[in-house]
Amino acid sequence: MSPVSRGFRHLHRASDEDAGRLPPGQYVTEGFPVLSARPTPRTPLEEWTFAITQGGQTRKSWTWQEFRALPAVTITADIHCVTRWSKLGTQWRGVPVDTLLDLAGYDGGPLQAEHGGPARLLVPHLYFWKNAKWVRGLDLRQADEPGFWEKYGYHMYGDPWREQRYAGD
Ligand SMILES: Nc1nc2c(c(=O)[nH]1)N[C@H]1C(S)=C(S)[C@@H](COP(=O)(O)O)O[C@H]1N2
Ligand SMILES: [Mo]
Repeated sequence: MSPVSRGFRHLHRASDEDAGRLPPGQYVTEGFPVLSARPTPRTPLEEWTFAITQGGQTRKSWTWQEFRALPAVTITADIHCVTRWSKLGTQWRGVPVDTLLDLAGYDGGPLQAEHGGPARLLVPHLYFWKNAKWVRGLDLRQADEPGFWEKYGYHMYGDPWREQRYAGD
């Protein structure tokens, strides 16, 4: 028997409003086809674990109970199987990979002094010179004023997408 067991009834072309959401050669299905190459594993929840490993060593592992306690997000997405079915607007709830990596202790260390430690400003949408190192406070003002780099002729705003490198750009 084919590993694709069911769910291919009710395939149809996308309605006009869905057409822009459908990649070429795909059909919309209302069902949720099952596509498994092997038998379905049924791990008892008390035995289930999720681990982040590196170089053969476990950096962090969660039981199902611990995993369910992590901050989860809800996402709505269109999914597209290579066998040509697409299912629009599916809802999922789960833990973002970023959250897991943070908890596994990637980065997370103290900021080195050369890089502005113990605290620096982070303004990643502007050129990095706007990301002042060794900050000790914020001074709230009525009007913008040139700082150290801006007095040397660098741009007052500094958007890299608009190439605002120097005053007048
Ligand atoms: N206080 C302070 N902040 C600063 C600078 C500096 O010389 N002094 N250099 C800026 C510039 S030009 C850049 S590119 C980045 C460099 O940050 P990094 O040393 O962590 O790479 O810090 C910015 N923040
Ligand atoms: Mo810089």
